[in-house]
Amino acid sequence: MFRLFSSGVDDLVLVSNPSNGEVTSQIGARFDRELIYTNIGEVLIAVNPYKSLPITGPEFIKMYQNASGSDASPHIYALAERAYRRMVDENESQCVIISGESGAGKTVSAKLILQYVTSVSPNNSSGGSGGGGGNGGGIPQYDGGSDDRPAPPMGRGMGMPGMVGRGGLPTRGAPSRGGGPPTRGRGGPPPPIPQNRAAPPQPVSSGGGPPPVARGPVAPPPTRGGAPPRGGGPPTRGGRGGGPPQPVPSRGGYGGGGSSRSVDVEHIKKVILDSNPLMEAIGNAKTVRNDNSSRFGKYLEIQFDDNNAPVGGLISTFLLEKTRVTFQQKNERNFHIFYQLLGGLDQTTRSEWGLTQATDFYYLAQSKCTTVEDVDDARDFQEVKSAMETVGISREEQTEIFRILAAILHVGNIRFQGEAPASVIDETPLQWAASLLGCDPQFLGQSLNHRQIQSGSARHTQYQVPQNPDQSAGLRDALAKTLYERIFDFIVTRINKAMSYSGNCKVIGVLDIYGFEVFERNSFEQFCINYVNERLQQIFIDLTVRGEQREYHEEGMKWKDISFFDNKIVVDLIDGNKPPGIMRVLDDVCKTVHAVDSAAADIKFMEKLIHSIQSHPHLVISNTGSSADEFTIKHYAGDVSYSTEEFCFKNNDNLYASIVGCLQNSTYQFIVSLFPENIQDNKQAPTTSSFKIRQSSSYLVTRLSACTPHYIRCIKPNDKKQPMNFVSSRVEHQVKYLGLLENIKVKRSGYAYRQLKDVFLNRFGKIMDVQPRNVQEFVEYITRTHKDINADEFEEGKTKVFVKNPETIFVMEDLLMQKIDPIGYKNRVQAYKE
Ligand code: AOV
Ligand code: MG
Repeated sequence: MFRLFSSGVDDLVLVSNPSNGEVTSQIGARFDRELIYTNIGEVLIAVNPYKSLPITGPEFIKMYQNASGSDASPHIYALAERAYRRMVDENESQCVIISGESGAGKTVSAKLILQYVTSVSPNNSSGGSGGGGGNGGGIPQYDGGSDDRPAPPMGRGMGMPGMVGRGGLPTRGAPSRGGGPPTRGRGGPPPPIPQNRAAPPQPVSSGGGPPPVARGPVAPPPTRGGAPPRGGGPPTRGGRGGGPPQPVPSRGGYGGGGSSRSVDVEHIKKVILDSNPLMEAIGNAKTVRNDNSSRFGKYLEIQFDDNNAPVGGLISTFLLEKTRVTFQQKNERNFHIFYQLLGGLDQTTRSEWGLTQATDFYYLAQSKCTTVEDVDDARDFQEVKSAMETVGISREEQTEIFRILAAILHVGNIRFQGEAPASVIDETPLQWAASLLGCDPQFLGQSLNHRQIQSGSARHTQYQVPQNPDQSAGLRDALAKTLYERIFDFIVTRINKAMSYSGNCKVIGVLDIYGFEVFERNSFEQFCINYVNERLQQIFIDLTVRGEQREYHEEGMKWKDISFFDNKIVVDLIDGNKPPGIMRVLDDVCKTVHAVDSAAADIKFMEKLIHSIQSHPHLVISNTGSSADEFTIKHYAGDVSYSTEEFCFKNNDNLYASIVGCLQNSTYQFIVSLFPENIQDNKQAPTTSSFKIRQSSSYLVTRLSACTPHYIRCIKPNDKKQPMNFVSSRVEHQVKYLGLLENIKVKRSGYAYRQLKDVFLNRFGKIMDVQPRNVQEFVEYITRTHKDINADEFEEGKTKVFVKNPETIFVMEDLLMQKIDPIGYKNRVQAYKE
């Protein structure tokens, strides 16, 4: 008996002596043959090749679409197929959880999943013109997973160059109808070298001091005092429908229980795919770890109707790293959109808005990095604009958005000097900013060098507190970050609106967050990012290790527990309530110490931290003296030291009344609509960033728990973004902390396959001439007729049958195939031999 399409090592469960080193070398051996995917049971390991391999695209999608799960070689499409098929067959929601450190390949993986799912699903909804409920219009009904369907042959998906046409990953072209949807990996076949547009970059000296003087705006700003003119650009009508920025996470339960209605499925698919470049433009940036690093977490749920067609979608985002708007470490960039805007905007608009080159703007110049290898910002800008069109952001609204982005750049060039209230060093950037924001420059200047504070019991009394240059710069940065965040939320809301669906549905959710990261200097942002990663690791452990063992116990089987590192202890250290975790301590300090003096608050936070949780096995505070400003967390993925500077400030995330007030008086309706709040109303307690991130993580956990999970564990093979370079020590570290060995051990001593007894008998009972009445009858038959199958391969629990070895299932699948489709089977065996 042979298996059609597998080789032993493609599932690490089959490694005879698993150890971290052995697992690493197995993965490495495969990687050297360009086999980047490996399974551990149903968990997919994906190693980033940092080069385009001919293993994706329409032909591959077709192959995996037709393969039955257990026969397909490990591949991301096989996983996507499993998720989709399971949703179809069992009518239940699925989710794909993608984890791995920064640059490991999560975002690329997420895109491949979307590409697969949109490609194999039908193009018409159950209520569509194709014929109610059925599947008309000549679109082949998806029949994946019908139990009786014999497995078609499947060439070894990978490592067979030339077997099918290429469909390399990072294609960036226009959407090709009928073929695979466009993907947009960065880093495939080298796209044209980015042009250095405009004049050669002018080095700007910064070096920690005040922002450099912009050489920028060639034309004088169009306004001096008075009501700002309309900026001269195309007439704008202000935003319809932007509405209040959506709280994140956005919407509650799935569907609203309505009956199905006609949906333009092809359009929904286009929105789902086009939303990627758009979201990446506003939410991704170059970091030292990844040229296209996600600076926000994203959970995209695709909603499917009775016809299993995508009829809607919902994006929930998590904590955008908005400090990036005003600050980047050396060699990192701001969000892509700024460079795209500078590169892609037409000349007339550029000069109307005073836009010159990136190095002229402090928010882009400070990090000494304005371009990314192999990225053409100007070209990407066109893609972003067309994506905006797809999601229904009108030309006028696009102009509004771009104008605000331009304003942010000018805001960054405003500098202050003197005593409080600080005065502006050069009026030019202030005037540009005011003009582009539709504000009075004097009013804008005022709201930056004065802070409005309410006091008194009813908080009726307002004070204008003059600000010194540093404080004014803080307000300036707050203005930029607030504006950016509102645009981000506006766009997410719009994408959701374009995909919104309220009928009954099930979903496939795809989770792509920012990966675990360690920089030379780590701040509040890394603290939050790494916390979310800890939570994800918890979910993984819960469902693959802890959950698995729980099931054996519940089914009353003999089972000896396997020990594993449970990172719950780290999660509790961060978000625990009793005893108080780090976030709780931080929130307490933020509540009591008014963040007027942010530095004092940080000191207080450190004091309290030392006081409340000093002796914890996963927390190290080496300096406990008065100058303590750093703590180290022993994370599941490694130790990270966090500098507490600005922790309180960032956690408080204050919205400044004077700034909001100024923007609410903008002559641009669009800007006014971005700030719907009543800033004078102080009844609502401000929520902290750490509160929000805890809340969204819990929301996420709830959401994911309602779905059947599928896991992709991405691995970064080297730190230099080098193609096909496998650094064993780097990989072994990840193998360790990802808990792959424990995962394998549980799977190995456990059971590769489990199924409800009825379902099992229904399917494999067909191998026998007479349908067996119970599992025992089946086992007796199969062990009698097939000597290579042992009775101890099978174990009956209370409700399910468990089968130890995947090979046994493969053999049974072959037998089944021979029985129900003997001719087809013969042909396939013949074809395979040839
Ligand atoms: P990440 O999402 O895991 O990092 P990405 O998915 O952005 O990482 O991958 C980083 C880069 O690696 C991509 O831009 C590609 O150049 C390359 N890459 C990743 N996967 C593949 C693949 N399957 N084939 C070819 N190249 C690939 V972060 O968002 O920073 O946590 O926050
Ligand atoms: Mg990413």
